[in-house]
Amino acid sequence: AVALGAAACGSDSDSGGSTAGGAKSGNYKLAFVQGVAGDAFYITMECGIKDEAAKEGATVSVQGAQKFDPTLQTPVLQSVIASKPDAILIAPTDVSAMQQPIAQAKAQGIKIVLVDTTLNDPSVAVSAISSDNSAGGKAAFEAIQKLAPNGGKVLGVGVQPGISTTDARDKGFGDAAKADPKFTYLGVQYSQNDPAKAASIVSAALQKDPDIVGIFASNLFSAQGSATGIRQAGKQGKVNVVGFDAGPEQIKALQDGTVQALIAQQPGDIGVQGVQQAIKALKGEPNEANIQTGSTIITKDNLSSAEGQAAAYKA
Ligand code: T6T
Repeated sequence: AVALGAAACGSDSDSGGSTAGGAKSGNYKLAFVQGVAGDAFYITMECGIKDEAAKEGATVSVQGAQKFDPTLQTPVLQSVIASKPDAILIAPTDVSAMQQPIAQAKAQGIKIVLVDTTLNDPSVAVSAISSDNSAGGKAAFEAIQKLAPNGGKVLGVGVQPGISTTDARDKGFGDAAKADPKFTYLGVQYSQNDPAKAASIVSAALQKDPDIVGIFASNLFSAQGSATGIRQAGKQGKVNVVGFDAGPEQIKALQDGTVQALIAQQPGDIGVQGVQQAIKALKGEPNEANIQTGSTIITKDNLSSAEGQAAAYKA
């Protein structure tokens, strides 16, 4: 497990726990368990969490395992439970494997908020906050339709089965591709959140089917690796790549023409709303069980606009 220091959160240098401005909520102790450490998406979410917690006079600890893996996330969660926080914001790494460990946290009287990913039975949480991932996958296919109007073969590069977000994106993309007779859906291959694996998936796929017109990479690391695979095959600009997420690496790939579109989520907003829901639960106020946050499609055309700049992740 990795306990992260303060994330670089744009202009705000302060981390959570500050009581400047007055503690409004009895100094609640919050914990954020990331899907994985060192991921620009969760680091940007951490910024939102810390900003909002500071406003409420709450403290936040942040923990994440080195891999996106429920067998690694479970002990991280268990040590967080032992530290007795009032509420835990968590991105579960598997819809079923994390059900029981999270139920154990709830059994200790800790309020649970699911941020980003969810569980098969999210009722263990007071609130679940995420992007509309299925619509995001469909939007990725629509971007490829525009880029390759004559159709052709399209491939999905996913993460691993059992992650609610990327599964929904892969399905949204695949269903939309199957519904358009101009396109042939080659299915999804899983990178295990490893950019090197994503790169080799793309290299091998392009050798087998050199006429692939589009690739959808359903998260940050699969997009990063897919971009590498495209570069290694010398296919920049020839194969249309749409990636989920908009970290610094993805923005660079968009600028250099390796990637044509990014679906940027709003991780900071997910974090802010996660804290708000946690504090409501702690105060005994009613919660919103499901909250859906927005997304922005970034292309070269709107990258330098205010909208494009605001959508890029902070870390
Ligand atoms: O795409 C995000 C997140 O939404 C997903 O659940 C896992 O991967 C990311 O963290 C990006 O790496």
